[in-house]
Amino acid sequence: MRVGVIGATGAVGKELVDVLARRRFPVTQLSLFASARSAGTTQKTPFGDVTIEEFSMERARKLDLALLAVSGDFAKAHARALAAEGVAVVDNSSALRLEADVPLVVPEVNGHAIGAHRLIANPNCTTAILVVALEPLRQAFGLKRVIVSTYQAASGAGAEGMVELERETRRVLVEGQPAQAEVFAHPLAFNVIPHIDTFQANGYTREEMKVAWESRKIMGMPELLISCTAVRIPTMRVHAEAVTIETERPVTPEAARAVLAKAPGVRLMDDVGAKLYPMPLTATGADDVEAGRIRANDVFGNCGLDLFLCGDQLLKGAALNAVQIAEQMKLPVPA
Ligand code: 2RA
Repeated sequence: MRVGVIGATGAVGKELVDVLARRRFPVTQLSLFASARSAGTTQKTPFGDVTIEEFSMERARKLDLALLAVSGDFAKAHARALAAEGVAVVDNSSALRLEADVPLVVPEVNGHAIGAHRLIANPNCTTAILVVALEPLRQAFGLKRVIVSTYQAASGAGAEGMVELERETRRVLVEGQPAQAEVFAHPLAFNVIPHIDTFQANGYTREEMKVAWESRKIMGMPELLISCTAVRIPTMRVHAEAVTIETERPVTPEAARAVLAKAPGVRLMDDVGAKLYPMPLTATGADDVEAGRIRANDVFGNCGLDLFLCGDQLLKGAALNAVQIAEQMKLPVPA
């Protein structure tokens, strides 16, 4: 298949290329698109050296599959037009996620929604990591309420976020100067920041509302009661999430562990005696979302459960999920 990655020089774009290769996606020709600034440069990929091109509809309409890792404005301008040309499109931006005619998909949860659609939205990383673990619990015990607190890595803000965290950590440790902020609202080094994306009229941030809006759509639960506090922490990679749920039917930690041990896309890491629980260090580079610290909470009586998740947000939260979607789309069979 002729596959194009649009936004190929960004953190997610680079992961997309690696995931395509790692999962042996049938790529016959890989095209990499980025801004005019990068056009003409060469990127080393598992498919060989590829010259970056500036995006044009004329070039992109020749693709079989376009993986978009660019801004919402770009997606609004081009995603539907590409799909109308017959190109299968997976869009990583938030622009189209809540549009009624665009499925928002995490394959382990609602892969059936892909059907014959040519344009699929990839969810926010925090949401994708959450619903992979929530859905099997919902199937087993029902789900009434969800309260989530996130611990989100610098790479959620792209490659620039990682660069800023490293530079500012050095500034503090090596130069003895206070950290400064450009990408984040405040210095992230030696700090935590309860502010990701813009504040909404209801006091939540857009990141927090994305978790609510998108989880409801993916799980097909428009009335799901869900509240999120999203916090940026000074790690490079992997989003962690502390999750409290109220189920419809009684739940025990043992029963929840048995469910999550078999759930696709989840790796149970829950043996506190052995100090085994999810952590960014172990979840980095892993496809599965780690789940652990599973315990009963008596806030919700015998229907209460607490757990902790860690997911590589560049993989399950972005590139891996996008390629998994593409694998399930009805694409032309290569000659
Ligand atoms: C973040 N979830 O971590 C966002 C990126 N999509 O900033």
